Amino acid sequence: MPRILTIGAAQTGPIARSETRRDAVERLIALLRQGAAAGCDLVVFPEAALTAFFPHWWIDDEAELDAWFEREMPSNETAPLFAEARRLGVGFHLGYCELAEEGGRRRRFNTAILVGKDGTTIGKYRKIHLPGHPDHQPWRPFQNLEKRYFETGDLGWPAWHAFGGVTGMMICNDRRWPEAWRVLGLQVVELVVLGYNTPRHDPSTPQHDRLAEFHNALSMQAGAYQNGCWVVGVAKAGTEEGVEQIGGSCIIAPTGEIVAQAISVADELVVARCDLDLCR
Ligand code: ING
Repeated sequence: MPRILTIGAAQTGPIARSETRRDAVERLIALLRQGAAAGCDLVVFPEAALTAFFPHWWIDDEAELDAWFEREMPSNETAPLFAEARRLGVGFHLGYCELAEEGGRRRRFNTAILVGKDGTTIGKYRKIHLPGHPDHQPWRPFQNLEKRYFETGDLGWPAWHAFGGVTGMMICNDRRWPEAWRVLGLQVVELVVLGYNTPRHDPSTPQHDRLAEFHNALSMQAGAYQNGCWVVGVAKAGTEEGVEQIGGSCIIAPTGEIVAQAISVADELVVARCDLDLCR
């Protein structure tokens, strides 16, 4: 019996600072419904899919910073997404910024979860490769303060038996480094899902700006080919609070071939039928 998984890469355009979580969830539900109508088993949303990517801004007030995090998942604002996914019988991946009270202290992570068709959470991953810088660098047109706002993920790179195969997650910058792929590859992963917020301009290396889409595709296509797995990479795209972020959301086969790719930098669903047995 072939193990065909129909997957939707649900790219979103920018989320403005002024947009509420309810606004963002409404956009995600619209994409989820498109996925259900296209017969998707799984819909993959971007990294930090509920808010603007606030690590681009210097925030030195803790209360202001914490307002960008989710204290529970599902929360009041995201419960409609879980409910609609359950009603439609579609699983999803969601990236969000997690504020957890653990060991008597507040911990903040850049987090992603995998949710089954029944609306229950299958697994959680906390981003390990945090790019950017921990201090305010006003010379930059925008910051990347993930090293300041998030702790290094403490869950490793687990893989789960889900959606008829072995499924794993990573987040954004993780895709640029071999460890994330290899740890999942050694678990014989068949599907890796990830979201990203990737500015075109890197103030540290402006000479690489012209390579933004190439490096994005290269890292994911190589990961797919070298580990013989499907890869779904999904952008929060477009110019968000003045920062141009690349799109290029795509679904990649174990051969390394891109089988489907977004053509906009807005909310856009891209769908492909993925035969998990190709991994063999
Ligand atoms: N963003 C970027 C990414 O790894 C980056 C950071 C941009 C690194 C450009 C290198 C070049 O795609 C996140 N959120 O990791």
